[in-house]
Amino acid sequence: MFGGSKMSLLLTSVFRPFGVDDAFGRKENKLELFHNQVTREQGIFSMRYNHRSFGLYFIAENIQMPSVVLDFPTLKQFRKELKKGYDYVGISFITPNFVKAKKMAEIVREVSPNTKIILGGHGTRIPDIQDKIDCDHVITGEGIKPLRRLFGEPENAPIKHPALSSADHKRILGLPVAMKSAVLIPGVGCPNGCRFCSTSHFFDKTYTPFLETGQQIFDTLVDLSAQMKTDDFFVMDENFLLHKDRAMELLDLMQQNNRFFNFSIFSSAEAITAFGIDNMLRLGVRYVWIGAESRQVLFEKNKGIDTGELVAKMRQNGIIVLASSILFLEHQDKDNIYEDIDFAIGLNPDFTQFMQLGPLPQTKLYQEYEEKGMLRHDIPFEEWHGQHRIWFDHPNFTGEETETILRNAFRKEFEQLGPSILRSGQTLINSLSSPVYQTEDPYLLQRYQQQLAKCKAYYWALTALKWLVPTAHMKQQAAQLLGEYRRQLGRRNPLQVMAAVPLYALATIGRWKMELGYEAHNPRAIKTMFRLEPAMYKEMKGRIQAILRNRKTWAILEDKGGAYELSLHFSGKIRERTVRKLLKRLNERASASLQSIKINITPLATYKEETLEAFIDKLADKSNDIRIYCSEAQQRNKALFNRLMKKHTCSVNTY
Ligand code: B12
Ligand code: SF4
Repeated sequence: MFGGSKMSLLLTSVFRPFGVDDAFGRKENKLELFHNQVTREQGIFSMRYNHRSFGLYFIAENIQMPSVVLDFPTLKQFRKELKKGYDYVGISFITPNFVKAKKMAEIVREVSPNTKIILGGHGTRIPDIQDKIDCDHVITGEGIKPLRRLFGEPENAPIKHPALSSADHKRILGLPVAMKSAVLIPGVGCPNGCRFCSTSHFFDKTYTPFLETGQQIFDTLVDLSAQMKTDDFFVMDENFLLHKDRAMELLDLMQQNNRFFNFSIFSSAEAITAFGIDNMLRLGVRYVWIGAESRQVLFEKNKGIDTGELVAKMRQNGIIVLASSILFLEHQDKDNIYEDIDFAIGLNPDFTQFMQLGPLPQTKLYQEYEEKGMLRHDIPFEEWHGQHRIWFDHPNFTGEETETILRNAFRKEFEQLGPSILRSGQTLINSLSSPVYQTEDPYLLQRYQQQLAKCKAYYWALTALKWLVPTAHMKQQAAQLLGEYRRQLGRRNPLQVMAAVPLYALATIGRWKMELGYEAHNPRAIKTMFRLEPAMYKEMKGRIQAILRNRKTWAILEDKGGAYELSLHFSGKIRERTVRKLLKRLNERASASLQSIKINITPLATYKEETLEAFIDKLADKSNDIRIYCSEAQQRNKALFNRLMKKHTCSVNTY
C-alpha cells in the first residue's frame, strides 16, 4: 500500500511472449485475430494486427481506485511492477493461458506477499479455479460491478467508455497500415446460448449493456471520434444488430446530425436479415462477422435463412463479410467434413474463420462431454484453443487428423477464393453499383462518396497485388478486378501505376522476412495509468515516502542510499500555507542535507514570483543541487530564473 488512505490496483494481462512453443503457451496462440484463425494460411496477404486486452481498460476506466493497466508484460517487467507495492493485482486470463496466470499468481505471492490477487476473465470458468491458482478473489463474468462492490464503490455509477485503438501494430504485405480505427464495446454477452459458445455462457447467457440506448452510443461515438481522430469503429458486441431499436435510434441520430461513422460488427444471420441491407448501408456497416457454423442448420440463429444468399447479398452491396464455420461437430465424419468445408468455401465470403469445435469450461457442450467422459483432461489447457488439435474424443477423428484437416481447409479456401485482400477489393467496387445508392437521399449519396474514395485508394495497390499473388488463378482474379476498377474509375495516371514498383519491392522484402522467421508478432508491453499522478506512482516504490500529499502538491523523499532526493510536484497554485507545512515536514524527516531537489512546476496554472522565489531561497539551505522543471512558457520569465541561478546552484530545465 502506498501511504495515506488510497489503495492501488494493478490490472494485468498474462505475460508475453505469445505464439511460441514453450512451457506456458503454444505457437498457435499468437496475439492476433486474423493471423490466428482467419487468414493464417494466406502468407504475406494475412492481416497482422495485435489487440489490447480491452476488458482491463474498461475496468480501470470505471472504478475509482487508482489503477495501472499492464498489457503484455514480460515476466521481468511484471516482477518489477509488483515491487511498487500494489494492494491488489487483477490477472485477466483465458483458458489457454491458465499456466501463465498460475505462474503470475505465484510471483505475486513471492514478490509482494501483502498484495491481494483477483482472478478475472474467461479462464475463471475452469472448474475449481480457486483451488488451482492461489488467489484471494475470483470474479467471473462481467467484471466492473463486482470490482466496484469489492472496493466499496457505487456499483451502479454510469459506465464510461475508454478511448482505445481497435488494433495496434497493423501490417499487411509486410507493410505498416496507417488506417486508424477505435474500438466500441456497447455491451458484453449474448442471450442466445448456443451450446458451444464460450462468451454466451461466460456472461450467463445474458446481455449486459454498457451503452443502453442509441443516444448513449451516439454520444460515446462523438466523444471517441474526437479523441481518437477517426470515424471508423470496430464494434465488440456479440450481436450488434440484434438490438434493433438501439441501432435504429443510433442511425436516426447520425442522420439528424449528419455524422458518418463506419462500423465493423459481429452479427447473426437472423439479426442481419431483420435489420436489412438498406439500413446497414445507411448506418455505415462496412464489415460483418457472421457465424455460418455448418451446412446442417444446427443453431436457432441460422434457421430458415439461406446463408449463402445472405453473404452474396451483403457483398454485392459492398459489405465485407467474414463467415465463421465450426469443424469437427458431432455429425461430421471423414466423408462429409469435406462437404462442410466446401460449403463454407462455397459461401464465397471475403474472409473465412474455421474453428475446431471446442468444449470450453462451463459451456453446455463442456458439461455434456464431461458427463460422457469425452473430455481429454490429459491435454494441457495451453492446447485448448481450437487452432491445432481438438481436446475431446471425437468418434470419427484423431487429434492429428483434426490438425491436418483444419490446415487443409484454410489452404483450400485460400487456393480457391484467393487472398482476402483481393476479395475485399471486389466487395468494395461492388458497392458502387449497389441499388441502395441509386437515390436522391443526400445522406446515402455522401455514403456513396465515401465508398468511392475507398475504391480510389485501393486502386493504387492493385497492380502490385497482381504481381504478388502466387498462382495463375489468383493472377487472373487480380487482372479481372483491375479491369473492373478501370471500367468504373477510369485509367490511372502514371504515378499511380508506378506506385506498384516500390509496393511490390517492399512486400517482397516482407515475404522474405516472413519466410525466414523474422516476423515480429509479439506486442510490446503497454502501461497505462488511471488516476495515478506520477508522484503518487513513484511513491509506491518501497524506498520512497510522501512527506506531503494533497490534491495539488506532492512532496516525495527518495532514499538514495543514505542521502535523500526531494521531488516536488505542484499543480494549481503554490500556497504559502502549503510551503510552510512542507518545510516543517522536511525539517522533521530529513535533518541531514538533501542530495538534490527536483521541483516540477509545469502543471502550475499560475504562480506568484515572490512566493516561488522565497520558497526556493529556503530550500537552497538544504541542498546545493536544485533542478527546476518548467514549461517553455514559464521559462520566459527570465528575470526570476536568472536571479535564482545567480543566488543558488540551480538549474532550469524545460519539460
Ligand atoms: C479480442 C479477443 C482476442 C484478442 C486478444 C486480446 C488480448 N489482448 O488478450 C485476440 C484476437 C488476439 C485473441 C486471441 C485469442 N483468443 Co480471444 N477473444 C477476443 C474476444 C473477441 C473479445 C474479448 C474482449 O475484449 N471483450 C470485451 C471485454 C470488455 O470483455 P472481456 O474481455 O470479457 O472482459 C470482461 C470480463 O471478462 C471481465 N474481466 C476480464 N478481465 C478481468 C480481470 C479481472 C481482474 C476482473 C475482475 C474481471 C475481468 O470484466 C470485463 C468487463 O466486463 C473474445 C470473445 C468475446 N466476444 O468476448 C475472444 C476470446 C476471449 N478469445 C478466446 C480464445 C480461445 C483466443 C485464442 C486462444 C484463439 C486462438 N485460437 O488462437 C487466442 C489466444 C491469444 C493469447 N495467446 O492469449 C476465447 C476464450 C475462451 C475461454 N473460455 O477461455 C474467447 C472467449 C472467444 C471464444 N468464444 O472462444 N482474442
Ligand atoms: S449467437 Fe453467436 S454469440 Fe450468441 S450464443 Fe450463438 S454463437 Fe454465441
